[in-house]
Amino acid sequence: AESENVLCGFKTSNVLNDSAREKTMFIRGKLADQEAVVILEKTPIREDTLAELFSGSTLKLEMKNDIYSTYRLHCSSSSSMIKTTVVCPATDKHVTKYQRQESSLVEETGEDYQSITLPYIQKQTFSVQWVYNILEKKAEADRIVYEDPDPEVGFVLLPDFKWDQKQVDDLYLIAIVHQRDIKSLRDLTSEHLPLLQNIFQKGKEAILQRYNLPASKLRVYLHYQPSYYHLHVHFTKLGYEAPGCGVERAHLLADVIQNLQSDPRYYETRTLYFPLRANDGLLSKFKEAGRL
Ligand code: M7G
Repeated sequence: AESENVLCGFKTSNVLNDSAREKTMFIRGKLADQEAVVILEKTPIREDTLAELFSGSTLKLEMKNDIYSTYRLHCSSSSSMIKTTVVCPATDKHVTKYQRQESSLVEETGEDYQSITLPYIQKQTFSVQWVYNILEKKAEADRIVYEDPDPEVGFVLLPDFKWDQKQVDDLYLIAIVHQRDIKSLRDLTSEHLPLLQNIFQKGKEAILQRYNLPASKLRVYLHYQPSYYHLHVHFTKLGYEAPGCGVERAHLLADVIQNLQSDPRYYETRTLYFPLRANDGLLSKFKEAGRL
């Protein structure tokens, strides 16, 4: 849907991060005097828009040499877009999240979780209001792909906002659980197996139905540490490396289920490894505790 250009008055402060290969730029600035982060991302070229692209655009010759010529193609239509995400008002944590930073791998024992991580995340985390809005149908209700409304094992499956849903090549959905007291992987015990199995089974079925993509083409995983401490599961297309999703944070749901089947307290007691960015407050806590 067309809407007024909210970015008209955007004043750039600085570029937080950019990648020529991923064709993305993360920009910090001000929108009507409020801190804002804007994410620009060129979207893939789709085969079904090629005809439109070749006929409905202007072509400017840049150079010609023998059988080789290069052009600049200016598209008049929607065939090529820049996907734009705006976070406003943005907190310091948002700026930190999108800033290019060195990472360090942290080793978190079950005890470290209790004494360092848990107190930190209880004070300092992103709001999960957007998650509650989805569960209560106050936002994105029309985007829901599948819902199991059961309060114990139920969840909502919908497109992640990283995915524009234009092509299945970069498919990205998230399943958000209805239960509100499961912060992350660390909280999972064998009690949650019915919930996890339900998400795995019904999530895969819903994606097959809607997108004709079989389970063998899916990567289904949780992040630890997550950015948002309300349990959710990522479903992406195998082979698609979503920007900013390193392997170190990913725990395959299939493995999580098996680990809990063999040890009900697996995630309570195991040492978990994850990268933290240099400017992450949790990293300072690990350093202060002499754990790094
Ligand atoms: P995460 O592992 O907690 O954090 O995953 P990450 O962003 O560091 O990977 C949260 C997921 O929720 C990410 O894939 C986000 O792109 C996605 N997400 C975040 N927000 C604020 C929204 C939102 O408002 N709507 C939707 N549909 N997805 C979101």
